[in-house]
Amino acid sequence: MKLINAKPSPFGRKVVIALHEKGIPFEMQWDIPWHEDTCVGHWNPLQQLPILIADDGETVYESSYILEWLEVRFPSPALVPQTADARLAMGRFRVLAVGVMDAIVRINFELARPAQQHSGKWLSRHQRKISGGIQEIGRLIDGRQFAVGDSLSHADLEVGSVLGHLDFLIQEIPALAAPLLGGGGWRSLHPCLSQYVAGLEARPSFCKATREMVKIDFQGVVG
Ligand SMILES: N[C@@H](CCC(=O)N[C@@H](CS)C(=O)NCC(=O)O)C(=O)O
Repeated sequence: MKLINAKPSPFGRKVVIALHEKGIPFEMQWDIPWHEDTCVGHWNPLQQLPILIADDGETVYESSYILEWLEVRFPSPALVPQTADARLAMGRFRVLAVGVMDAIVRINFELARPAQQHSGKWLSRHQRKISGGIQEIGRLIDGRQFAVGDSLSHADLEVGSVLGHLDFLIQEIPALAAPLLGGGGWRSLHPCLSQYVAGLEARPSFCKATREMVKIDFQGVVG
């Protein structure tokens, strides 16, 4: 099994965490999908990472779908709850986390344009999505250790990867903190979230899923 991934990718990180949680051995191949020499077009018509290549050659892409695929092919230990209601609850966390991540990406690209082209309205629209999504995630988690039920599920991987990515971005690019969240930081958005994320980040699977910033020419992508 091979995972084609980008070093700072929050999308790749949730797949790496799932692979570690399930004890699936894999080889990592690093790529930068924004650069000319990327290999993504060869494996994924949507030209994005992460991409998982199974031992029989099957190619799987889109991080949330890769999680589903892993669950079907490697059901134990389960990262999806048993009951339909719990699976629906898990899906709601995925919707919120993916929506927040989408808003982060849109802000990132808006800021990659020349400063005189930045749209304040566009930035604040997406700040509202980030804050609203995180507040709702916090309200739904409501102080519990796991997002759904009493064990780790895809919901925690989805939420953990987006909140962990905010920490990572702010640590690596402190100037992004205010544009992303309008000040205050995500921990101020709900009192339970900080402890919840600390619990996830202490797991061996999260610790092993390290990230590293690489130099990416975003201006070259949108220019
Ligand atoms: N919805 C996709 C998003 C993946 C994504 O945006 N990956 C970035 C790398 S972190 C990428 O490959 N971007 C290149 C592009 O969108 O053209 C997923 O969850 O896998």
